[in-house]
Order: sequence, then C-alpha cells, then structure tokens
Amino acid sequence: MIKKEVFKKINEQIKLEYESAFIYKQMSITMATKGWDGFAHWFHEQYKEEMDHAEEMINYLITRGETPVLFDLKKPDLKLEGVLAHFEKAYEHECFVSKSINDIVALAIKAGDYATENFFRRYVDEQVQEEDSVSSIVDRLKLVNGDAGYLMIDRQLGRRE
Ligand code: OFO
Repeated sequence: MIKKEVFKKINEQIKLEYESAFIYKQMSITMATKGWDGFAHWFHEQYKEEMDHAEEMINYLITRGETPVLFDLKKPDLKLEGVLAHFEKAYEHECFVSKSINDIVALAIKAGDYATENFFRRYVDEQVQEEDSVSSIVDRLKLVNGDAGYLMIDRQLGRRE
C-alpha cells in the first residue's frame, strides 16, 4: 500500500502531466497556425511525451494496487507573443514540473516508500534533460536574428523524433 500523502501527490502529478500535455498541444496549434511547422511538430512531440508520462504514472499506481483518480484539468492560459516567448514559457514550465517531481521523491524517501522513490527517479533525470533541451532552444533563438534564423531552427526542430 502507498501512504495516503504519497498517493495524493502522485495523483496531482498525473494531473500536472495532462495539463503539461495540453499546454504543449496549445503551443503546437499556435505554431501550426502561424506557419511554423517545425516548432509545431516539436511541441506536438512534447505533448505526446507528457501524455505518456501521465499513462506511466497511472500504470504505476495500478501496479501498486491503487486506483488512480483523475481531476478536472486547468485550461491552458497562454497569452504569448512570438516563438521565443513560447519556448521561454516552456522552459519555465519544465522548471516548475522538475520541482514537483523532486517533491515526490523527497516525500517518498520520507515515507520510506523506496519503490515510489525508484520509479520517480527516472523523471528526475528526464527533467534534467528536458530543461536542458528547452533552454538550448531558447539560447539558439536568441542567437539568431530575424525570420531566416528562425526558419533554420524550425527546420531542425521539425526533425525531432
Ligand atoms: Fe513530464 O516531462 Fe517534462 O514536464
């Protein structure tokens, strides 16, 4: 059995993963409508990853004999101007998610729930990688000047698998 406070925190994380997915889907839609197909693709891949994370966490709770609970999701509220603002927001969001994952690991250790600690450590690593990949896109967008540079990065990100 998972302790009540750990169970609650994992359920909240599942909600956060779905909300993250919706944020990225909304960003993908915006990019697609502006003609930035590569950026749209990158955000769509990010959306799919977040959906996978939610699914993995749901399956983890089921494996531990628990019944995951789904909550109402917050609608993405993005009033962003331009490509750079979207990636800056994505970076800020990933830092927020990292904190939440770290809190779960800390809580699991405190509760002596080493299975949950182990399971969530993969997301600690994943967040390091995600923060790095988004911040390097932010850096590249700041380096280039004008739409020609953006177009080049758009093409590169369009190849994300
Ligand atoms: Fe769920 O991986 Fe980042 O947010």
